[in-house]
Amino acid sequence: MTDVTLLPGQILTYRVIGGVLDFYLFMGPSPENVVQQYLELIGRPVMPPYWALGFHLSKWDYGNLTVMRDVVESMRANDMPHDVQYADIDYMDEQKSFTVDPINYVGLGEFIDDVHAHGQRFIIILDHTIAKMETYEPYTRGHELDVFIKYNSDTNEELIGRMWPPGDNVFPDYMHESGINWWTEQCHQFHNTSLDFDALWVDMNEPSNMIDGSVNGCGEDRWNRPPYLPKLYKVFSGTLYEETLCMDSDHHGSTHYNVHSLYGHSHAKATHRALEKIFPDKRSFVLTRSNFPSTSRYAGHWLGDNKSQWVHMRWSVIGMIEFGLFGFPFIGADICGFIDDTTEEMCQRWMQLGAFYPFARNHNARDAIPQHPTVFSETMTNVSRDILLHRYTLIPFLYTLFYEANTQGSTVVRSLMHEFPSNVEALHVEEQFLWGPSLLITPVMREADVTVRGYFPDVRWYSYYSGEELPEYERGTWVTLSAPLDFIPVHVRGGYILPTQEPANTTVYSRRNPLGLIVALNDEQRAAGNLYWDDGESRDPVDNGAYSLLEFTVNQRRLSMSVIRDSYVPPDNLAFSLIKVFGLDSAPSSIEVDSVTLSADSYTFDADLKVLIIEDQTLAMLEDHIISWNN
Ligand code: MIG
Repeated sequence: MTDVTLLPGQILTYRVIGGVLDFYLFMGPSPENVVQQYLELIGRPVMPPYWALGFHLSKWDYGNLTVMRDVVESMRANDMPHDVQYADIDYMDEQKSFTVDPINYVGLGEFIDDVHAHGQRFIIILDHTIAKMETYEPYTRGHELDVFIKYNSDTNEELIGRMWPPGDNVFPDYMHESGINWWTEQCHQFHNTSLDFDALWVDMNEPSNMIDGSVNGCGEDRWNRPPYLPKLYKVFSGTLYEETLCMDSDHHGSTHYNVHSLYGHSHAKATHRALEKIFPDKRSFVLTRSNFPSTSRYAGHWLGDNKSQWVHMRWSVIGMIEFGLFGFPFIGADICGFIDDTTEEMCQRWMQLGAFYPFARNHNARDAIPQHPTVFSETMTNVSRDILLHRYTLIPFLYTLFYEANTQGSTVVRSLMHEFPSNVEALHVEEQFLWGPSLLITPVMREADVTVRGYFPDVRWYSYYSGEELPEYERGTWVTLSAPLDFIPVHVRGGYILPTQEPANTTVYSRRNPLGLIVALNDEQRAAGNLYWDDGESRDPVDNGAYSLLEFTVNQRRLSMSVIRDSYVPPDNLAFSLIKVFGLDSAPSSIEVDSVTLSADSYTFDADLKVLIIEDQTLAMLEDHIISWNN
């Protein structure tokens, strides 16, 4: 039991009642280096499949398949980007994992086929516990294999708690080989016989229990009643086992007290293993509620049960940045809020913000009003579609950041402080965030606001949308930006090149579209960037070398697009079509693409904005190209 307190003045206090503490110091020097060094120790994050970077939609208790289908069809009818649909515990027969409600969700299997036929994916939830029922195969099989946690090491009696479904539940030991094998077998069997899901969402694995300890309470021993309780526990019931297992309960070979915090980690890891068995060649993904350092080797995470409140929107930015530091780049909060009713305005602002969560899922609680982006006004639908299409335009860039996270332990979402560590003002910024080093998002997170204040470190910044540069006198200051309800300010940092792609309503289709580049020049008229590309879903593309890598640099009025590696050849003759250059210091007299002079009608230069746009090119993705603009 350890209580760790952070005090002002750079003091950390540890209160411990035993055990061994190992300290690792990561020397940086930059915050980004610290994260990379930390992840070198605990393991780097898994590469999500490309489709998982699309938009996800979920609700607890659609009630029945007809309602779920209507929602999906309304998304389609409104041309809304939508890669992934979820089923929460209401698809189950009385909330039992590995079952399907035979009345309300009859036909779910066929519906999943229809989802697949539209290039979309389907994710189902599974809980961590198993109903103790003699007629329920997951229980009888698990009992036969001896996979459930016992009351203590002296008895052979399975600990009984309460969870979904309401009633007696037992807790699998996901740390033990037999538990992992049983879980893999159950998931595999369910996939083969019932639902053709694409990935798994595992819930409640803190582990949560709806009563304290067990149906029989917990013994008065040193595990359940340690001599010191951290402050947080004193605030609640004063017991360590509040809404979880008895601390003296017995996993195979360890006491719950010692492994409590690893339960969600082991559940996520076992689920990852199950998905490897189900999809030996394909990347899938695990979404887990509980986690521990290094769980992101196996899973992504959402920030848990938030509320439909403006303040929770603001907290989500902080939560997302923090999880980046913990090595969880695949992170997001429930868009529009989970508990309670949202308003249209809040949901619209949240869709704008959520379009920039690495994990972008609108998820909603049982009793809350519907909040999928097509349920409100036409304006709300249009604004949501528009910003999601911008997200899809940028997924090649986001995917490249995930490649860097996977191979170098880099962060995907960063704070300004992280990127500009010596800038004292940046320490105070908690309502803006960056994608990588270069895309700055300044969301509106207050009701009725149509402007937003953002801090802009002293480098060049351009509107992502128009390429208009932030005026020089505003560099290094707090700026009040215009942000009417249909607009979220997004800026590109000078010195960087972002790969883009024409969007579509699913990533299956967007991946076939022409590519583009946003070239944002810095004060020296230079910029650099890269693009990682693979087939989007085969396993271990980096280990297997099945990927391609491109590098882009601008120097001396020349953009070089160089192929560093071409081991993955995309099927659709992918080519770059649209090149935008922001911040050109003077009008180009002529432009050459691969030594051929462009005709004047294939490009435009806006002298006020200083933006050059070259369109309708077919620059093969896996060939080198040079574009130059002459004075
Ligand atoms: O007792 O599965 O955090 O996302 O919708 C609640 C129902 C259990 C908690 C999860 C939430 C999910 C809900 N679950």
